[in-house]
Amino acid sequence: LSQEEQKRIAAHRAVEQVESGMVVGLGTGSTAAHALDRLGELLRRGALRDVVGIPTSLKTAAHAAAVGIPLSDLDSHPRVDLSIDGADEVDPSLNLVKGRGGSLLREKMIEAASDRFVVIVDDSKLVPRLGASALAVPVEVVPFCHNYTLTQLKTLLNQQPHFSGAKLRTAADGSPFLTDNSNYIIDLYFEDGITGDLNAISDGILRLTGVVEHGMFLGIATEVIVANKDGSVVVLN
Ligand code: DER
Repeated sequence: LSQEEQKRIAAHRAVEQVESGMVVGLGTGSTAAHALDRLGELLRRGALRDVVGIPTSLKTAAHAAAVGIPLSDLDSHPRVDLSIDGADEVDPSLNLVKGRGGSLLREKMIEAASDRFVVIVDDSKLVPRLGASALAVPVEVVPFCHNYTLTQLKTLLNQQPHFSGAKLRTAADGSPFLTDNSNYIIDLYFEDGITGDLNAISDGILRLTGVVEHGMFLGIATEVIVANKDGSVVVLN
């Protein structure tokens, strides 16, 4: 199966958990997009009714509206029954790296407010340790003096044996990438993954004043649905 077909299989399996009347957190990214399409189809067919979607990004809000999913927000629905979203990495304890699409703040707010958070991935996302994919662990920071915050992050993480650098995320035109919340993102890089205590590292990052939130989702996922290349599905929880 192609990676895209694997994503679709995982997404459709997760949408089976949506019941009529639910408030559903709608994830961001290419895997979550399949869940939006499937949810919209079931609503249009009348197989599901009275579902309210809480989007984790402006992009997801636009996609959900286009497929006919009614939308609201956490202010109106502070309790979310079920959130469905992808991830960039999943470790054996179901800790996640998310946010390579830049939506980590709204994702974490909504998914932490959910009774159940179901993660949907193809098997390429499984890692032995967070950061092991050598792709970024994103940190959302305020634009004000972001270079100062970058230096603070480097000083904090230089104590990590595998830390290999931090970089301001830029858009195609070289300007700083802007999140939906008009903040910047600093991407952290680790060779071979983070070996220290994830919660201690998380606390250290969040204590830096210029930091808004980071993309390590520790102990938030309820279940991870993994679609394999042979079409089989494994549910981790
Ligand atoms: O940016 C995000 O948090 C996305 O959910 C990401 O983690 C997964 O994106 P993908 O489904 O396109 O790989």
